[in-house]
Amino acid sequence: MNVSQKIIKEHLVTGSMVCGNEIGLCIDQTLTQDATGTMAYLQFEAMKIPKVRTKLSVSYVDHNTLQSGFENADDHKYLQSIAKKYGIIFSPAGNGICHQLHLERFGIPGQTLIGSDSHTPTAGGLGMLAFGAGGLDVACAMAGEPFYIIMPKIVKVTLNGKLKPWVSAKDIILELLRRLSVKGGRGKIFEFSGPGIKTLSVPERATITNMGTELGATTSLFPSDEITLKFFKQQKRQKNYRKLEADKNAGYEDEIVIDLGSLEPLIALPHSPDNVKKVSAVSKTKVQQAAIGSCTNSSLSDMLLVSKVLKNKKVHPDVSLVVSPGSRQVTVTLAKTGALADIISGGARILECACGPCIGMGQAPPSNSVSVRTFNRNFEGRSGTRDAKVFLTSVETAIASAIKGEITDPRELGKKPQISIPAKLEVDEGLFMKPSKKPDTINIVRGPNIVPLPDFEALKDSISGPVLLKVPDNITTDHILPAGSKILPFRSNLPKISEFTFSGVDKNFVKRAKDAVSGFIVGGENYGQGSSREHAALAPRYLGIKAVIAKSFARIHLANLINFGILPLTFQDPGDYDSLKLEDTIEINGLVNSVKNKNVIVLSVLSQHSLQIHVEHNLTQRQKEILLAGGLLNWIKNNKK
Ligand code: MIC
Ligand code: SF4
Repeated sequence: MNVSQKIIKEHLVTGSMVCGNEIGLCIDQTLTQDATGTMAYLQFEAMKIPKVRTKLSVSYVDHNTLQSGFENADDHKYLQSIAKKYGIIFSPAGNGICHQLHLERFGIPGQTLIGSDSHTPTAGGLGMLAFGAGGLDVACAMAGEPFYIIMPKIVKVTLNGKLKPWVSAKDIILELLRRLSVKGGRGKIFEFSGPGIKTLSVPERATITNMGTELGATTSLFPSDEITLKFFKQQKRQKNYRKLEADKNAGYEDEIVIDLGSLEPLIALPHSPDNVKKVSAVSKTKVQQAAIGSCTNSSLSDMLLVSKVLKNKKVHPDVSLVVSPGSRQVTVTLAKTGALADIISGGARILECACGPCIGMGQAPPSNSVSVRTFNRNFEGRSGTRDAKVFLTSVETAIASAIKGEITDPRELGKKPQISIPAKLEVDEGLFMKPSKKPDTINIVRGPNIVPLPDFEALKDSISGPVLLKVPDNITTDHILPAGSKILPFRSNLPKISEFTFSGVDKNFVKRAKDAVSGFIVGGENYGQGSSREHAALAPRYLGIKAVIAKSFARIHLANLINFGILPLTFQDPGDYDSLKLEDTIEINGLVNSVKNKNVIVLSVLSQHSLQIHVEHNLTQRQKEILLAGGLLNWIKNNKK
């Protein structure tokens, strides 16, 4: 067996390990972050379970740390009290970015993890089988329920050779994005293998598994080997190490081979992580901002590289360089070794260990500017500046560009400095908060921004309404429900946040939806790619969206639509996408029977002489029941009765 099969087999609760089958997995660990966590815990509370039933659950605060009003601070207090009461470890704001911290302190090879954040597969860097999921799925896992996925194809990614100086792990994943696109990983696990993996440390491996999410992959992982053991020793938690490698001659559904020695520094151009070119192809482009950090590139070795390159140099006067280390451990080590001083003297602006600019929480770049970022997403407008052009690169390319003031191939900097990581790091768990030993004494703190979810009705037999929006391929959840400092504070307040639905795509969408009361969205391929935010399903549901009719869906968003009772329908003939127009009136009758017993549903387009369009749903039995109940929370309530 390969590594993925070994972990799946150990955790299989329902279904069989045959590609395309729905499988239920027992989940060992969960993580949440504050932007999705508040909603996840509101849902967990509704399940009335006294204590989480996982081996470990951690609640991180790392997204909404700007606190320009009371909302985020209120959310943090709510999360802290929930964690204390329900047996969850709490990581307050300032500790660092969830994925970096989970890697450092909690991840365990061979275990399963789901997180209410799409980059949870970062933990695949140390041999965990880790998935991003909607908050409700994470709440269910905390309640001891299995996590359901469609058994993916397992693709072997063989890395041969060794990276050349100034070429990095980020360039490996950018190369995969260049070859496969943001749709290329759908329904797949990428399992890394080959002699080249022995040249990559755990943080480098984690940069790759982190951005496997941008491929649309179900997850990505590396084996757990002597390199992993070294990482565990540095983190002083050798007891958590377990060797886990693929059997000799293990089978895979497909294989991709990359010769590391042939890679060059790469860069993703605006506005998609798969718009990848060689850095040399866009060099000399003037840069106004460089941002180093995020869950993709904020490890100690990333930061030490920044300090070495900046030593005795200054950032170009036209560039604002912002640096956010991934964790307190990283920052403390930088401080104690003096590396932080070199970063500061070099002209960097040091930010809190948090997501920060990656999710538009501050540091929006100037109008019409170029921002070079070591992050994982460069969707239009995500930085907070609609006309900014965000390029994604390695730390090497970002720091070279910050010094030169233009996009620069880091090989132009001459000899690459040596980075040495101390054998043992500054480990201090004192700022993680343990759950209470007397949970009954803990009261949940609810500020005015914590608004419970409304009840949603069961699926109706007939639905009708206008097409309220028609969008092209690869619509992201950032399009559906943007983030950023103005909107993120309302993640625990559905009525308020729904006002921003599709706000960057069509300013009139919300008004149209409210006027119509019930309606449809028409989408292209890969609808809902990107983040795991269930708000991108919840808000449309709240606004009366009954179905999304698309050419295809991204995995996490599809699960979220079903969880909140929105029908995800695909065109039987993708050509029918062209027939549907904005404001066409659609009607579907006999829906309950169709969902229960058929895969094909007929839409009547009343505004086009009752033109009939055939759409499919391909739902599993479990998903059908959830949709019929009007969503997963209703289904859970019905099944408890
Ligand atoms: C993101 O990178 O888009 C986020 C913010 O981390 C999201 C989660 C969210 O929307 O809160 C993700 O990737 O799932
Ligand atoms: Fe945070 Fe950005 Fe990572 Fe999302 S991608 S978890 S916003 S650092």
